[in-house]
Amino acid sequence: MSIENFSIIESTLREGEQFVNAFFTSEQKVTIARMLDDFGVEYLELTTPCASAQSEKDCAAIARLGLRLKVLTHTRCTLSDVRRAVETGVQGVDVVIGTSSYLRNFSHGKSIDAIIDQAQEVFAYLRQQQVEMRFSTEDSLRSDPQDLYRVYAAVDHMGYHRVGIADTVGIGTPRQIYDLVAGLRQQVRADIEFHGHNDTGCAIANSFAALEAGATHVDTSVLGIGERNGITPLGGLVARLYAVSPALVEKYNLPMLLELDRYVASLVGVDIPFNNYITGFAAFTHKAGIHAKAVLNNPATYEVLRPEDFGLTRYIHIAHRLTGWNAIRYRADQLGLDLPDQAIREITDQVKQLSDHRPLNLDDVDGLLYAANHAASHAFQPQPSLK
Ligand code: HCA
Ligand code: CU
Repeated sequence: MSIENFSIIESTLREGEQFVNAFFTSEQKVTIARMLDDFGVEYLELTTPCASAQSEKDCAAIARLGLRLKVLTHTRCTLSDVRRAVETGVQGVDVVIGTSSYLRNFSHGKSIDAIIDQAQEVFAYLRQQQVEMRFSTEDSLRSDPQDLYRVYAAVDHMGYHRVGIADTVGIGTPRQIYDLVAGLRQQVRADIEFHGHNDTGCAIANSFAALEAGATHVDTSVLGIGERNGITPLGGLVARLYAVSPALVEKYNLPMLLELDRYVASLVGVDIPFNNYITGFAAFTHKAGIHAKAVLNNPATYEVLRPEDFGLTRYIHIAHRLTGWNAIRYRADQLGLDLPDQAIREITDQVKQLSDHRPLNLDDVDGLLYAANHAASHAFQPQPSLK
């Protein structure tokens, strides 16, 4: 199935708050909310108002900001929790309850029938409110598929707008997620949301598989922050979708990704990882001579993401033993030095020799280029007597 319409539910202010280093002040939450609104995500998910008095006030304050996106809060599937959620003025409530045997036995202790009854009770209240209603099963991937389908069929029948699949422990594979979502797509009218943890590195691929199978909503957080090592990162999902077709993500303000990643990284006291999608410092650097040559001719040879579309630039690293003479020629051109091929080739050899002994930097290469230029301009100075 081709991906056409999907929405991002940005959960930095809910799942992201569960990241070990996360402590957001009310002002910081508002800043994040506004930035995500400017970026263009369709939904913001906030920590339950039942968590603390401040959480409750922040829900109400963010719901009142008048953002374009829809503000949701996340709660347990109980009447008292959803009442408090609705009273904050949010536009939607995401309820969740565990369906795996782990959670049924070691967390809330309820049977599948009791879970369905609870979903019904909560629904009976929510349907009277002007809010979007989502029902999700925590630890869906380790739940008995029969149980899952029974619960989803029941809540779909009740009239929940959206059902959620949560890979709470990051155990799912893209194929499993695809099959689960595709199966569910046949059974329910409701929209389908996917929430994937990244314990085994599949969060982005799983989210993408969910979309391919017909999911309509995907949860993300900035940098992927969340419980343990987190969930699908916003930038990573965007990169994945962009590589399929830039049109899929043209609705977002892509150059804001760097600012978002930087801001959230600074708040939670981490660096943006070097290998981060789009915003990691190495994301658009090219090194090997063969790569550099081709990228200089046509960047698409080794880039599926155009840095310019994200407000970024590529960098060609030339000061190392893997360099090639095309890259050195490019640098000479950048410096406005008109050196013959022979000189460029000699300098390339010198760079390789030197870098076998110590790490080089761009100044080293520039020094060699300027020296050669100097020598050339003196050596080839025509002598009056030869004229
Ligand atoms: C958690 C809950 C949750 C909920 C996901 C959802 C998960 O364990 O903290 O509401 O769909 O991963 O199951 O984040
Ligand atoms: Cu989660």
